[in-house]
Amino acid sequence: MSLSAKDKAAVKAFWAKAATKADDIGSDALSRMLVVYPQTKTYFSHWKDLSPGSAPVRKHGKTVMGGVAEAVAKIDDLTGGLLTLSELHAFTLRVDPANFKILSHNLLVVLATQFPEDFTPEVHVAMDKFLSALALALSEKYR
Ligand code: HNI
Repeated sequence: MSLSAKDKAAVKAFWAKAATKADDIGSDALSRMLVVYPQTKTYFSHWKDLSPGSAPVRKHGKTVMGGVAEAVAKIDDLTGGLLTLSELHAFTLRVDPANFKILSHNLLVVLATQFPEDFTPEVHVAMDKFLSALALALSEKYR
């Protein structure tokens, strides 16, 4: 399920708009992930406050969205472009790659709710494919 040229164009166009609200998107997606999939909280037990919209959640939401922005920029070579980030999650952070799909899902939900007009079925498909490819690229170093 690779991204077509049309998918890539749809991702870039949608991202150009979504990026203006990146901090809110990151915070909301992370907040939802921690509430709806509480097993993900284990990775952030060193934070003081894991409640929705807390300072560390907002800060990390911004960090994660920086990673997503990097992925959009490297959309033609996600595996190569995200190798360092994959290595970090695999060997240092030891995040179970199943969680990448969980965060991707939460990102999609937030994008759909924050951009109801722009989130057409075509954009939905393109972003779903992109986030799946991103999750796969992040899983690369686990192999
Ligand atoms: Ni993730 C740190 C990007 C999914 C747990 N993560 C980062 C950093 C980036 C990043 C960027 C900072 C790297 C650095 O310090 O150099 N993470 C991403 C992206 C995704 C993702 C783009 C998927 C879309 N990370 C996840 C998931 C989990 C996760 C699903 C666990 C559920 N990440 C972490 C943890 C850290 C982290 C834990 C360290 C944070 C801290 O505060 O210690």
